[in-house]
Amino acid sequence: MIGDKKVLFSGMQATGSLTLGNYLGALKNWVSLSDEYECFYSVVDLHSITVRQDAAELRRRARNLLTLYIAAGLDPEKNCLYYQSHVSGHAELAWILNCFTYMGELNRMTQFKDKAAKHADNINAGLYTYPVLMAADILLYQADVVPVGKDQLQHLEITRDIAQRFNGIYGDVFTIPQAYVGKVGAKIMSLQDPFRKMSKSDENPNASIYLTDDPDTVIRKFKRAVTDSEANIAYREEQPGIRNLIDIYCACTGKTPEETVKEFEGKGYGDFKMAVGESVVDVLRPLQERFSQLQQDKAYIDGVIKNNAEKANYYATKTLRKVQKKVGFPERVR
Ligand code: ATP
Ligand code: LTN
Repeated sequence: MIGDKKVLFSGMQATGSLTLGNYLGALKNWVSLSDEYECFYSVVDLHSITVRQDAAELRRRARNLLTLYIAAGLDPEKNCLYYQSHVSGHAELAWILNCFTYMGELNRMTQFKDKAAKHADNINAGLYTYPVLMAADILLYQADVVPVGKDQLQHLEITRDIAQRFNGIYGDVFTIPQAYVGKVGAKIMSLQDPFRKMSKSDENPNASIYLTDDPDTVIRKFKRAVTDSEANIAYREEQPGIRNLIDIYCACTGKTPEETVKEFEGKGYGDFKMAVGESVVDVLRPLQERFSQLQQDKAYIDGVIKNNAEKANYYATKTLRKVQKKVGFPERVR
């Protein structure tokens, strides 16, 4: 607890341009939860270097991501928006937690298996211990709740296991966090292959809607979206492409799948795709406008970065000192 509020932590990597999946599955929920909780939203740049990055590009993307957090509606006066690399406690706690995590547990992580297959020439130790760093992020702020898309649930489970193991040895040091997965948009699928999640690192640009896509591009990508030959707008597993489009439409308009199916009864796929595209354009427009305004205001963004890193450091250090003492590191001499 901070004051009378429960604590929320989440983060995103600055690897690639954000997609509609990232927005509907994560960022949108972050905004809706931000009044209720004391929130920490990090740009997790330490995680980003588990795959090879161009330094200048990573720096540019990280800043854009932080700016996008604000553009999406997170008030930096109320929410702590900061770079993970500006708070050294993340790496320090990760090291300690590495010593409380079993290789057997890490071997089971599906994201590691996926990424190792994708980057077979660079299967580094950081990629392997990625979930431990993620656990450190969360536990450092004693977070109660962690909003993520479905793909991150396994990492939340290991975080809870590590925290419980540590608490079992040293007493109640860490709050045990809960995952929060939104009801709509928790897993937006690729527009080109509805069996795969929409991902910012997809090689095919038509598979993902990027938050920076202009209206024409958005409409064009929806027109090309892979569906089926049933010619029937129904919300069912046998029609994953159409189902995904219904999910997107619902997440953007607030309608339910039932209402949507009714609305488009007797209509063709072409009309429906157009309507989905337009609903997405309506969601993206204000976000893009605010983003380009904010980008111009360098001094403002710099101020946010500085103030929030100080705030994050304050809370992180509190937990870190407690943990260091518990494991037996000597007290600092003042
Ligand atoms: P990458 O493709 O580089 O692995 P990613 O697109 O999966 O990246 P992350 O940075 O790993 O994005 O995820 C940021 C947040 O967005 C996480 O909470 C994740 O669960 C959520 N998310 C990512 N993709 C989707 C999706 N297709 N649908 C819903 N939520 C998603
Ligand atoms: N692993 C997450 C990003 C991430 C995160 C976190 C999310 C790093 N640390 C802490 C929630 C809480 C991802 O790839 N989406």
